[in-house]
Amino acid sequence: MPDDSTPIPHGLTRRELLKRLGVLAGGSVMAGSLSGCEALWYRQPAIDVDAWHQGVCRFCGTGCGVKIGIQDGLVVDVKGDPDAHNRGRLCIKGILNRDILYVEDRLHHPLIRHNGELQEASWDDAMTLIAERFRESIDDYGADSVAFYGSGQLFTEESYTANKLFKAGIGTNNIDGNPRLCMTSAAAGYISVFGADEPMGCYEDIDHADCFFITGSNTHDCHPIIWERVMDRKRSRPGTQIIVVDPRETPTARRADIHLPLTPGTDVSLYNAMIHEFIENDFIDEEMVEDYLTFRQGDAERTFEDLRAHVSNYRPEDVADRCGLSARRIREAADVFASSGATMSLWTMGLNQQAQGTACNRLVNAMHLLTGHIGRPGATPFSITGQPNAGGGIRDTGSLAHALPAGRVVANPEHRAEMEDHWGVERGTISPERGYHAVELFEAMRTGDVRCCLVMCTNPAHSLPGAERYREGMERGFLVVADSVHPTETSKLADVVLPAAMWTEKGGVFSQSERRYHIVPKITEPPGDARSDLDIIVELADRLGYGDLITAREPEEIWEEWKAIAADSYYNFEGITYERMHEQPGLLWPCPDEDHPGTCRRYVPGEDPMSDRDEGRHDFYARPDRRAVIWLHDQNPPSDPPTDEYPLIMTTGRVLEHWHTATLTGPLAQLEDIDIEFLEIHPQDARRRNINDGDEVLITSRRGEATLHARITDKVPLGTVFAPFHSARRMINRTVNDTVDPFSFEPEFKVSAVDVQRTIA
Ligand SMILES: Nc1nc2c(c(=O)[nH]1)N[C@H]1C(S)=C(S)[C@@H](COP(=O)(O)OP(=O)(O)OC[C@H]3O[C@@H](n4cnc5c(=O)[nH]c(N)nc54)[C@H](O)[C@@H]3O)O[C@H]1N2
Ligand SMILES: Nc1nc2c(c(=O)[nH]1)N[C@H]1C(S)=C(S)[C@@H](COP(=O)(O)OP(=O)(O)OC[C@H]3O[C@@H](n4cnc5c(=O)[nH]c(N)nc54)[C@H](O)[C@@H]3O)O[C@H]1N2
Ligand code: SF4
Ligand SMILES: [Mo]
Repeated sequence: MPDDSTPIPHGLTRRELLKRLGVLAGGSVMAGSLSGCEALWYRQPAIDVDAWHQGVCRFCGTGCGVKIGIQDGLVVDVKGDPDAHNRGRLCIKGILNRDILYVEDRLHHPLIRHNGELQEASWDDAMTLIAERFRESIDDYGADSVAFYGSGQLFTEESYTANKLFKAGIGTNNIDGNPRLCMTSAAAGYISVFGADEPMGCYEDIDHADCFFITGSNTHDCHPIIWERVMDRKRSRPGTQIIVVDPRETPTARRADIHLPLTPGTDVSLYNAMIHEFIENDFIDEEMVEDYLTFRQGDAERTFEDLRAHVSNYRPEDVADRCGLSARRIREAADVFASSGATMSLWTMGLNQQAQGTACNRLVNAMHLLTGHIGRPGATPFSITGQPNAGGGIRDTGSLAHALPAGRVVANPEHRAEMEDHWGVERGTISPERGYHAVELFEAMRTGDVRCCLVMCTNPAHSLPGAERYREGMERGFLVVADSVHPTETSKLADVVLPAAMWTEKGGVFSQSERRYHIVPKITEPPGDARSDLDIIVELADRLGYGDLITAREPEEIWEEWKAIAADSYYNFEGITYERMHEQPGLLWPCPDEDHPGTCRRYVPGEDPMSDRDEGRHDFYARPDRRAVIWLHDQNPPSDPPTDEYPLIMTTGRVLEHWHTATLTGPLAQLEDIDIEFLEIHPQDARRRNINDGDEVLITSRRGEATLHARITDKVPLGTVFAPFHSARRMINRTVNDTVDPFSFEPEFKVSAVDVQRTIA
């Protein structure tokens, strides 16, 4: 730690800044006491502020509304917005929004690599070099030799503009990003079941549910304010049942009525068994089957009777061993799920990050459709979004290698033509070929097929699975990194590093889990020469000669352009203007005009403005036959099978206080005692290996190795170990499974075969 008199950005000493932030005044978060939700109730002492502004937390996909207090041009306080869905609450990260702006490592100037060293440079030199290298590559090796790798933490206007530049300007679909590591299995699930992406429910459903089926989500740690709302429901209606499916006894699982600690990667078996129970025990909603559903397996049409036959191979007794669960518990969970008045499922990475992530998503949706727990208050399948803008910014704008805006795909000639007309480029400009998805992209850099890549607002050298292999690609190609801090694992490998403004230093629209579009205002200045990501994208367009394409250049203008493009689609949000978002904490689309209040439940006639029906329970209008699809899936064998050499299954994830690669939360003094370098291992597995609590252990896999210290606990099942992926020093991702799901191309971060041994001291 630097001492308190070290000058820091904005011309204050650290002591002055800490004082201003109230940290020295006894208001600091007590490190070590943050293991539970007491962090939620922490409030720093009142600080004089010049003005409060309405905004949104920059961390997770809960998307809490905040009030941001400014004094002398600095953010000095952040508190929960009582008028937003979070009801004034924030978790520890919400409060730390204030502090991350002022960490030591904020980057002030562009850097260019000379003779192996990154050296300070002017914007002009940096942008000249980038434009030269991209232009050279496009001219000599074709448009597909360059790429953009973005983030669900960029503003919508930024992702939308980058997508337009690369697909309609440069002419390559090599634009992907970290949502591929996160949400694409959920998107592929929704699209293949309902015909369109994004959940049909909303947070209000939490207040009406009688049963929560939480699977592959450590909601307590990763979406703490959603969790608090679940707890509100449980407190006000104690009979509310919470089922948690998670291999580990997480803080979420500890508070469940039924915890199913399944073996990682066996969800397909479990859900098939639950569907088997629904059928056996007459929990099937026959009207749903008759009027609202169709059945498929691969390319073939199926019937309800086929489903019955299919799941007869998945009786609870048949799957119990494989899942590591008792048949009785599976039956109990199925019974509680189906017999409740209204069941709401919540899920995140435990489902999405599997080699069968899309199948898992389809099956959870199927469980709701078959039992009729859908489209009523409290009854809904609801995938929670990870990042603050993976939904609106990336999924809705189609900023992925296979996609185009508002549900279109590059493979569809009509969709390409529509977008070429919208963007005012010649027919035939948009490539029909899918671009490289995340993992492929960095492999293509390794093989030299992609020669230049702009990485923006993400840290793939740390966050990719099997990272060592892909770091090689980043070293090999011409890598440009736009980041707010330096060094990161990725900026260390870059040829050019660009200092990026963040959060209130720029401004734009985020969208969270419940389809809410809401705005972060620009109310502070970035440090040094840092610029917004939007400015960087626009300048790159100008320098590459695509300036004419980028007609809208300011966030609000871009929002208007994007809104007009989406207006003729299911993503209609014509009624959501900057003005409305400044006045209220966001609106849920569909929202077709400025008098529309926003939509809580989609696909419900009378409630969803996109439906032209006024009767019936549902209208799955995004499907040609207006029926949702039940997919039949079998459990596949493991993609990274355990063997004598790699006998344990490792799963990875997060802790409450830290954010991903910890570039933002790692430097914070308030969090310095929070351990992110541990491996949870079962006492018997530890004993067998002579491992004592706290020992350094070596984790080896088919992809690489890393060390952590052992935390011996029976919160993980025998044979399963868990590590958070936050630590750059330890880089557990060197060992993690990089197999991808065949539909969503999302990697299997949650299931890797490993061995663990005590390191020789
Ligand atoms: N504190 C904090 N909060 C965050 C983030 C953060 O970095 N820190 N990141 C945000 C982002 S981008 C995301 S995507 C979300 C992630 O939010 P979550 O998905 O809730 O978080 P994870 O810890 O990755 O994984 C969730 C759980 O999946 C379980 N799991 C592992 N394997 C399986 C399996 O095979 N089946 C099932 N059913 N469960 C399994 C793990 O044990 C783990 O507890 O969090 C968001 N919120
Ligand atoms: N083992 C394992 N690995 C995982 C996962 C897992 O569960 N297990 N989860 C995966 C998931 S779900 C996700 S979402 C990814 C996340 O992985 P990453 O996106 O790589 O992680 P972050 O740390 O969020 O990276 C964001 C970067 O942007 C910078 N930054 C912040 N704000 C701005 C800004 O406004 N502009 C710019 N230009 N830069 C900014 C930050 O300093 C940081 O370096 O990790 C994936 N990796
Ligand atoms: S729950 Fe998520 S959005 Fe809300 S304050 Fe915490 S990190 Fe921010
Ligand atoms: Mo994520």
